[in-house]
Amino acid sequence: MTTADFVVVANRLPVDRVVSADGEETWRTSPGGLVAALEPVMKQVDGAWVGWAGQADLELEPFTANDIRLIPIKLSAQEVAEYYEGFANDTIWPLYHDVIAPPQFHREWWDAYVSVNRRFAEAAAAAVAEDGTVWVHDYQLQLVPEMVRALRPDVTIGYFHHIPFPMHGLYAQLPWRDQVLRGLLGADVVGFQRVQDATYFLAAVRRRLKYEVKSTTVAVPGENGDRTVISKAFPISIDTAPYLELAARPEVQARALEIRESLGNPKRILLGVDRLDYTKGIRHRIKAYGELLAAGRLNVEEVTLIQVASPSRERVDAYINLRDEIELAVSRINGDTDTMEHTAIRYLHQGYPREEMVALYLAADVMLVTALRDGMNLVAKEYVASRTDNRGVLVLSEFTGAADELRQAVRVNPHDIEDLKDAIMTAVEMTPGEQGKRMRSLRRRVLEHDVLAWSTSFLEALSAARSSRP
Ligand code: GDG
Repeated sequence: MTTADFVVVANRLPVDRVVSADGEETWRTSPGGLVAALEPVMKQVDGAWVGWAGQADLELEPFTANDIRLIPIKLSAQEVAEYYEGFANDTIWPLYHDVIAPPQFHREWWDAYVSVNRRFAEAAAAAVAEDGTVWVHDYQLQLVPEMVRALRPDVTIGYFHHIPFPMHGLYAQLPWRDQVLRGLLGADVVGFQRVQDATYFLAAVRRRLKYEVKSTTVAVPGENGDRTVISKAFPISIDTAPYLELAARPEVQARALEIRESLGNPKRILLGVDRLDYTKGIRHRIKAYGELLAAGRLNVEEVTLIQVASPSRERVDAYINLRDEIELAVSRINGDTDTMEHTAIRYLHQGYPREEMVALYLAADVMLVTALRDGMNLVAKEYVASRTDNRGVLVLSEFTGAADELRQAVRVNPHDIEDLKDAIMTAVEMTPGEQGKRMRSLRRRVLEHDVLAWSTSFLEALSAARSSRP
């Protein structure tokens, strides 16, 4: 088998399988941020990508799509249920997001997680060239760094964690807490979104494994002496170019006006865009907004909230229940306040093409990002990048990674409904002058610190780690 100098390992391949009506199979680049982030890197180097094609029981040979060599990993239906929907999305996801929903601990899920991680690691170890680099992504694959190192000690390994890492008091609940730490420490560089995440990780390493931690380095004891692991923050960002380009298109701007008109020309449009996930604070946002309407601080003739809640993890119980709760809350508020001409909440449980997303960003006077916990939150950055007119207000939860960077947003604690209501009112009433001042500074940050800056800084840390190896 041909090998590659640079191998990305992620739960999903960067493509989606599309089968046409006549049964012909094609592959379409998936719209996710990771693909956009890594595509330019993959095109410069001799690269390969190990991942799952997104469908159970699909057996595929390695193939090339958009100049990237893809190495598909097969998962059985049972593995999808236990490794992916189970351990990744119903154990680690809630635990790492501050137990907003109760994490489920099941030994058979853990067993599936170990064996699927091993499959990914073996594929990566087989695909990477002598002295090459492997970059592992995210919480589904926390054991892969250690497994790759055992198989291929010559290789430089990076790991990036896209979601939060919890404080020790919560992390300690995980029955497999030591195994997961050892898995991650197989990497040379373990990257997180926020300084806080790296700090919590390093504290867990010190407390659980008793390894020596100095600033951002860990001394991992081994047979041939200590090995150094670097762990720090590399805040992820977006590819800004498509947002700038779409925001400048006359038809996208016309569509933004059309959206406003079709809602009865409200004075203010508020917008939420999230995967339908309990971490995103959609319920809190809707509650605060509903109370503002009920108290007459906002008027349905003058404001509309557009809530895009794109379908997500629809077979996990917590998500099924959340959907019911949100839809009940939305219909109550609409039932109580709508008129024939105006609606309080235009709720859309659908996914949209990117052009429509940018039209929504341009239509929105106020963008509500009220996550209870979020690794970064790219929607906040996309909104800012799209506002080439320097208008609009971003309301941003303190509990997002983005809050560390986007200091000129209206900051909010979404657990505090009164604070949330005041933040919404501040945003709705903000003068154009104040909006412009804040938006210009937010835009400077996002445009300077784009996804290329992110991948470059991570890869520089990896190559520094490589050259300092004995
Ligand atoms: C994880 C971490 C971290 C959503 N609906 C539609 C749509 N989207 C796009 C958004 C955005 C992306 O999905 C969501 O990214 P987020 O960062 O907001 O959140 P997660 O999905 O939870 O991502 C997160 C991220 O990884 C990266 O490290 O920031 O904290 O949880 O790009 O625009 N896109 C389209 N139609 C939709 O309906 N086209």
